[in-house]
Amino acid sequence: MHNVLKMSDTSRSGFLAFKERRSRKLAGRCTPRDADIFWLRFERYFEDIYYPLMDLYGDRSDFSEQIEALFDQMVDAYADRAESLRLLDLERQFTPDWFEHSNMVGYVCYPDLFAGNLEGVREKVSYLEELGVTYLHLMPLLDPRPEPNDGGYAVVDYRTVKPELGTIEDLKALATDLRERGISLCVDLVINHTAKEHEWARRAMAGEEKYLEYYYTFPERALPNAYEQTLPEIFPDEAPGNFSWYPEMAGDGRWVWTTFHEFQWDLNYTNLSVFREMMGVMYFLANEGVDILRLDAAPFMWKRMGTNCQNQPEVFKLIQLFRGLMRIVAPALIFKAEAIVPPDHIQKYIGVKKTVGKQCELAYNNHLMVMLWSALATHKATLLSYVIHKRAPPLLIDCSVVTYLRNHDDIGWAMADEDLAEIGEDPFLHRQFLNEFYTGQFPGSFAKGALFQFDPVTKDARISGATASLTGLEAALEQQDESAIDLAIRRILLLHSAIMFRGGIPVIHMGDEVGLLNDYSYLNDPIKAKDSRWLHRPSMDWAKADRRHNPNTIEGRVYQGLLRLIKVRKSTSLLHSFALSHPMWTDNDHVWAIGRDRPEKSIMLLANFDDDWQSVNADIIRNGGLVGHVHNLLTEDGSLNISQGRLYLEPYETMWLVGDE
Ligand code: OTU
Repeated sequence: MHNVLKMSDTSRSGFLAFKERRSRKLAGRCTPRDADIFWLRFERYFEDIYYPLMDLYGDRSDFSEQIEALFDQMVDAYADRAESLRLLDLERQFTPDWFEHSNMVGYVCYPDLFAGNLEGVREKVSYLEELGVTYLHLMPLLDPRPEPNDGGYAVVDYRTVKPELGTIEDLKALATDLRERGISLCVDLVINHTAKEHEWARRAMAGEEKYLEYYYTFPERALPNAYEQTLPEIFPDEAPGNFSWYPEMAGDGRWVWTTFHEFQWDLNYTNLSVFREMMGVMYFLANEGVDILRLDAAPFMWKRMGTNCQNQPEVFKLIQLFRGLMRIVAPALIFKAEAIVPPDHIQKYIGVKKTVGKQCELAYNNHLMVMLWSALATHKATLLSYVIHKRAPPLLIDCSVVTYLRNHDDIGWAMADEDLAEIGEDPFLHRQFLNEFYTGQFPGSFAKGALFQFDPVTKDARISGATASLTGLEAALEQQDESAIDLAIRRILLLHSAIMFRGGIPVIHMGDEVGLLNDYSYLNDPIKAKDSRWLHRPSMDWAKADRRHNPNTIEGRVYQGLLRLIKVRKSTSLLHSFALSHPMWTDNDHVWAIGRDRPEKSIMLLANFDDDWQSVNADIIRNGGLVGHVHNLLTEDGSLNISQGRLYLEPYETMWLVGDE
């Protein structure tokens, strides 16, 4: 091979040494061409893995032997990869923006709540196809501890599917089926912690030295106390504190680091064995045909005294390692960071500036989600407009985001305090307002939701609730108020229009496509009753879904409206994720305007967050760079309602405007 890559001499000799030692091993297990491809990729990404390995683990006494094991594991994983998946690897290397196309539309569900089990999901693939779904995120499906298990985020065995859902073979069959129908499969990987019943945890509990090092354990309270000084609480209401005491552990009792619940033990990534174990799980899932791994609670992977133990620099080195290794073995697989962190941190998870191409391909655009709900409650787009001017994301290269309105978690009001202050809102009061609004207590509120993790000291709380209930459909139905029902449906479509437009993969939360309401049955289940997130984790209502084709039903109105947005999105290249954001102010606080500048031309979103007609100065069209005859992609005839220089929008109307030149 030619030395076309700029590599330092040390890296090059390292690379050649590893290659030398393993060439024969790989040669016997795949074709010469596949072996060449492996070594080309290894060479290409060698430095991406070499430096973080040295930084994180270089001074460990077992470094050399661990590295040998890590590279052996890589070769094995590549040798085990199916022919069809190796082809997919190449295909996606030819089209590295495959997940950025406007064709991408996501759907997220719990397999059991959606269709009973994995086999059931397979039977429902045509339902997803009809909606235009090309990305399916199945919520935790690897074998968890018995309940309570935090909705599956406490895994006992990463290589087994939860028995009630099926088997690993079922997962593989489903992945294959989905792929044949153009749908990529995203699966949760709980990397930050295992269940306390996981074999590693059980052996640590029994005092095995090797496994004690897989977790953070402390015989005395001194260190936990010191860490607690700066650690926040994730679930202050139901799981206070970050450490749990096990009197029986390792003979004399230990405190274990448990950021989330007592039964979720944080893994110790300063131990290279832990890294290698998790990497092995990732290869395994990649080879089963999983396309996207959602890295749960990624910010928490590294701890540092005196900090909140989130977003530490080492987290990004770990991610760089995961990605670099995966790009060699199975580049068809991409990573999605689950990092619900302040806006300034989020970009680090997808790699900007010096880390382009070295972090996750995807992360959640939590900030947009929060601002949309805030805009809906205030009827104003001020915060959205302001923040996009101030923090307009750079051009994202080789990465993108997931846009969404609801997921299985709560809505935490994670806008930056200074952003709120700068638009004249008191951050504390604004959050109090949002909580009152979305629990329906604020006068005039249309929403029905519940508080999550109310902290009586700080008065902090987050919100649970289904999209349709938070947007007013539940209350309107109770009151049998036709015009309120109409407004609620418009709100649902407004929010979906925004996430379909903004850039990235828009993901629909199961049931939102037919307006499923809050499910209060969790209150009767003692295990779930304290966790209001179950309010928006209903079972799929197939009777409602069956009405989706009837435009005279609520379900039909929501579904057909959504389908229209999806069809339009897919029909234009202008919503490809790769675009420059073009922030704009309108002369009307109720109306949000934002453009996306693509190489071919620009497209503009106008969104009215008010329940009344609103208008904006029509010059905005030209200022937004639209050229030629301008029309709205979202209506049949595309025409604009302009009168005396003002462009009119119906209550909650959104427009996707383009010029014909
Ligand atoms: C995630 O959420 C999951 O989405 C939750 O359902 C789990 O309970 C949790 O991890 C533990 O596995 O704090 O309030 O920045 O926000 O990891 C939810 C990331 C959470 C955290 C996120 C976490």
